[in-house]
Amino acid sequence: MASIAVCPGSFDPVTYGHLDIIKRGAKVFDKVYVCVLNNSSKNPLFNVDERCELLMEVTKDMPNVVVESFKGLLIEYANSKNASTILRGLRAVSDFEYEMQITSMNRVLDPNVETLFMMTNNQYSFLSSSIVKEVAKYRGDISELVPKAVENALKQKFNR
Ligand code: COD
Repeated sequence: MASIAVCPGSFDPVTYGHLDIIKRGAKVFDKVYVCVLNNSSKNPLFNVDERCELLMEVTKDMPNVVVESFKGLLIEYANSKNASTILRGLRAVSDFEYEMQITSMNRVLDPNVETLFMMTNNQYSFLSSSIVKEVAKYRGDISELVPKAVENALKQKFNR
């Protein structure tokens, strides 16, 4: 049976930190569904279609990665893909509490879907979409933090 994972997130926008987790996940699983979902505590800069387009662009050389969006519960999406695993990245201790909360909730919703964590690559341990947006807004250099397509999209958003 094929191993299928869902790699969920806000991806607002996708960074090299996300991409590293997706790439490594694609080596472990037969198929990885990268899914853009809403995180109700965040106010996104890019709309869902824009976030999906950027993700598609930066994963286009990964044949077993599919990018989609979903409105609703992550666990519903995972079930609709017959995924047995939710793949998440962990950066620092500060991620732990939040991840623990959503993992526990997802386990209550469906105990058959396991959440697996991959530790961040050291070079990306400080990296988040929020930090990238902040630096881009004030015209800092983000070329080491995000792929070129994302850098260009951020420049456009901030009217440069
Ligand atoms: N290195 C490694 N991993 C990273 C890095 C980095 N530099 N940056 C981010 N990541 C990881 C994150 O830890 C996360 O695992 C993933 O990449 C995506 O990150 P974000 O920030 O884009 O995504 P989140 O955390 O906002 O995603 C939250 C969800 C959208 C998945 C969550 O809100 C959700 O499941 N929403 C749907 C509604 C639902 O089902 N709710 C019930 C469960 S609470």
